[in-house]
Amino acid sequence: MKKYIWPFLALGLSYCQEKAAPPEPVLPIPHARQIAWQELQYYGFVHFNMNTFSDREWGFGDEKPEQFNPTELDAKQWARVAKEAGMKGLIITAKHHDGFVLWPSAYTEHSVKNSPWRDGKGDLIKEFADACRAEGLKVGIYYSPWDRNHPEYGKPEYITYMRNQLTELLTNYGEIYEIWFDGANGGTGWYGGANEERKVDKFSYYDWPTTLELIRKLQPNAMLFSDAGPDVRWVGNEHGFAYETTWSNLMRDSVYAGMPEFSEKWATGQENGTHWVPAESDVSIRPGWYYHTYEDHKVRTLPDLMEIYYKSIGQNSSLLINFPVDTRGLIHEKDEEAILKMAAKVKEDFAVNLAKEASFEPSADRGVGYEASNLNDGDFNTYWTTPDGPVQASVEIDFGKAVSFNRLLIQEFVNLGQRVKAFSLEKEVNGSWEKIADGTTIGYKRILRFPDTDAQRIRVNFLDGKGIPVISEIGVYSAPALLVPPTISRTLDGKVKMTAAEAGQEIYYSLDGNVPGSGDNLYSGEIEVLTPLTLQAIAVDPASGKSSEAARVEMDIPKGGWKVVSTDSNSGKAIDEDVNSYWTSSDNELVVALDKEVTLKGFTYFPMQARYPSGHVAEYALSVSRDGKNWKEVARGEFSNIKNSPVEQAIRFEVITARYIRLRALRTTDGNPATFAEFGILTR
Ligand code: FUL
Ligand code: CA
Repeated sequence: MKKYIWPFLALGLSYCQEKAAPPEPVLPIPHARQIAWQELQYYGFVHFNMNTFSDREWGFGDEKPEQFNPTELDAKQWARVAKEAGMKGLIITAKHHDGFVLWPSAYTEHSVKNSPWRDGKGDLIKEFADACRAEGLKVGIYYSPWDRNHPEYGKPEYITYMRNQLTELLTNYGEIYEIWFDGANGGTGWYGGANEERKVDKFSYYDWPTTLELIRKLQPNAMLFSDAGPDVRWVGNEHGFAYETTWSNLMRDSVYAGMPEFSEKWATGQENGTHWVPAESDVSIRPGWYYHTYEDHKVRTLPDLMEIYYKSIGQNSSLLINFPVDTRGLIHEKDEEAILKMAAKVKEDFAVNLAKEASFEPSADRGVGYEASNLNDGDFNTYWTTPDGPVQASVEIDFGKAVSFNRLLIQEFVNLGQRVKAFSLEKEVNGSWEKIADGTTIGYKRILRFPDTDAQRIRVNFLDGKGIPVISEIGVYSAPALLVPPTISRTLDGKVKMTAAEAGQEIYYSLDGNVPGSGDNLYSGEIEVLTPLTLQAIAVDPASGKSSEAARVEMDIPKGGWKVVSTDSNSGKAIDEDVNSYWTSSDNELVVALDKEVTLKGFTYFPMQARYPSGHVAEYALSVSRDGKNWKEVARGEFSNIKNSPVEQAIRFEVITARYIRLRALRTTDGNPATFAEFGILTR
């Protein structure tokens, strides 16, 4: 008899098993276009335009269309590299600050139509869009509001021009997934020959609301990027790093594109932000955004790129990595190699989700449809959550046997709002819980990294939030160790020290400009470098025989006998071989007395490296002297984009004999007194 009751019971149960009501959203929540976009997470930038040929970061606007002349341009190559690297889209600089446009716009002569490329019949936006779509990549457009070429920039007429061009771009090239408006704008330029400085009120000049209305009409699904969104916001730096605490909520009405205090005050998002405007981390694979041969050796290393990955995608941000396409019109071999290495390492780090087969036991669940089994089903749209009430909850994960791991990945079901403010990870050790790691916000994706740890049972605790936790996925991974290049330091008298990241690793180095291998010099203690040369070093794990990427440092003559001519006791920090210390010069110049005459071929300026730096030299004049009295100016120019990309600047000029060198700041980025993190000379 018993036997026959079971089917009825089961029927009754499934009848009762109606899905419980979902939790109320915690506002703000993403728009449908933002939900579709957040899945992309990782896409690429292509900086390729007039600057590629003028070898600049910011063109002045007086360049000639004839200069634009790639020899082997192949947008299919760009799309292939991006696709192989796992990217989901590409964004191209259709027009940068210099005003040159990559399509045959009807509204300007400053375009590819007057260039030698494809005999003036080319349309790079079309080639780009076709190439992307052939690889299944989404198509995005960067358009600089600032235009140093246009005669009417600064006047209302220019806004009409801008809207006409946007209409061309958003009508003729199919679906555009993201439109990138640069916050850098307003300043000196050619402006049709006026050659002057034009300041605009960044808040009102562009009349953004009207432009946005136009864009929404033409491309309703496109995400609009700027410092202030409205759909996706700048992360506030060009390192590719989001923050330990990163909210997708933004006080959107308090910010506008290009506002000076954005990075410091608003870039992290706000817990009580009024609008959903998630962060996007943009970074170039080289120091510059545009291609310069002199940066061929400065392509980011695998450790750098992995750091970027974990600090962007792993900290609730999308990641936009830039390729400075070269003068041939191709992504450089070195850039391709670097990005593919990163893609392979990401794959390796997340190859096996140890939580996939584990059992999950929550402190509570909301009922049918919201069970903890949703946490490892690989589906973002299914989630675990708790009954309304306390925001604290936890989930125990039992692997069935002891496993070793070093990554925790969590995704919040942000479609119902970003909630979690604090969480922790613990492991069970002899019946009690021990903390492994913790974090603040989660958002669309949060990845914690911690040293290898062993456990059979772990527990994720949601400690604080704006509402009950609503969690899509929890993953646990064991990422293989990454060998990082040794760090290299040098004293003022030329003593060089190399240090591997982990004890037990060996260091091999070369002094001849070649990438070292384990047949090279084995480092066993300080070496002395007294003449100009390139030092490269690798770390090798003797157990596996695996080696790191090479660290590479250009060294010139030691600075031992040099002095800064100043009464300020801090002035020596400008030449102390430490880029993290700096000197502020109240009279905006640095005068260095060398210990002897040298044949000088150039100089280097390392800008201040602090998170909120001040006094970066934007325009300089360099003079030299043999006696400290009679001076001769040998170089003058601007350090373009130094504000957003404060990397070492190297300037070369004609050989000259000098004993005294004076670097004068003609202008600093913020008007504050000039700062000097490190000054160096080039004698090679
Ligand atoms: C900055 C620009 O000034 C750079 O040249 C580059 O385009 C970068 C992505 O944005 O603000
Ligand atoms: Ca799920």
